[in-house]
Amino acid sequence: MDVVTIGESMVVFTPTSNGLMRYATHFTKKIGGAESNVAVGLARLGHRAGWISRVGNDEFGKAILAFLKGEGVDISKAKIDEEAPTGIYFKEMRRQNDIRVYYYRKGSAASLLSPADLDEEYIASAKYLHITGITPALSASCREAILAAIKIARDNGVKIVFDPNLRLKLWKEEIARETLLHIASQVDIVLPGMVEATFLFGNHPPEKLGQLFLEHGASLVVLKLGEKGAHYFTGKEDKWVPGFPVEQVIDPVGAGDGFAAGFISGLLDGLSIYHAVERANAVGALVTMVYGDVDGLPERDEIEKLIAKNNEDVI
Ligand code: KDG
Repeated sequence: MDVVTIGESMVVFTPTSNGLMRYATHFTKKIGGAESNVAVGLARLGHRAGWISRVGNDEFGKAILAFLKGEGVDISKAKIDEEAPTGIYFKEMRRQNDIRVYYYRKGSAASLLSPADLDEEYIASAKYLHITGITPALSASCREAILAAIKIARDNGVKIVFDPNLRLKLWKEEIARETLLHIASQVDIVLPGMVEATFLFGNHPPEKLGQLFLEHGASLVVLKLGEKGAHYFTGKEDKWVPGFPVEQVIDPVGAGDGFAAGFISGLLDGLSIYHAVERANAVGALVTMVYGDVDGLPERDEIEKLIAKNNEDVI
């Protein structure tokens, strides 16, 4: 595997009409989950991505497995739980730029993930382990699983990419801060947004926040700045990489996962950090233009064309 990731995937229901969801009568059904979104993004760009998780032995679990398999994600390490159900979530598009999510995932199959679900050899064989701050928020055993995966990766020289993905609907602020800071101290690469960076280290300008993550233990930090692009920090170098123009944001959910997929893809292809961040910005921008968590994730030719066109326009 090029990349192994661990986390919960859910079936996502979205009303076909905007406004208060209580009045909705028709819904679309799609698949989402930060970590599997990244795996799908990587697979679409031609990389080998594996996903470790649990789903229920139900129609939604089967839908998730079929979808991910169809996308070319390796699901051989995903387990089917005979008791607990697959989690679901609802995405309410209340109005433009006002999207809310409602989770129905407490006690889900994936929330029962534990260190016993980790295949050491599988993780050790990957070039990167991708984790997010969502999985440790799901339960104590999920938290243990993430810490165990980090240990396996570190013991075997697998680089760890961490997206803090703060979800305060899932856990209390203090535990979230303490856990995310601990994980951030154990990983190689951190991909925070401004909200997450500020949540962890307080109100500071981007330069200071990047520095704080480096001092905390990471060797590479890429601070996501939304439509403005991203700013990366290595200790020796720090540069801002401008974002791509987006005419209209249709659905921003999953953009950060697209960013992570684009960035890891760039690293796997041996791009410079600058160009890997440029690819990350491009994938993130494309995701926002399409409705659905993974629907806008591009294939390779699409992303290469977009980057080439953007550079021509700049010249
Ligand atoms: O980053 C997008 C995810 O937030 C979405 O796909 C659902 O995994 C999800 C979550 O926990 O919110």
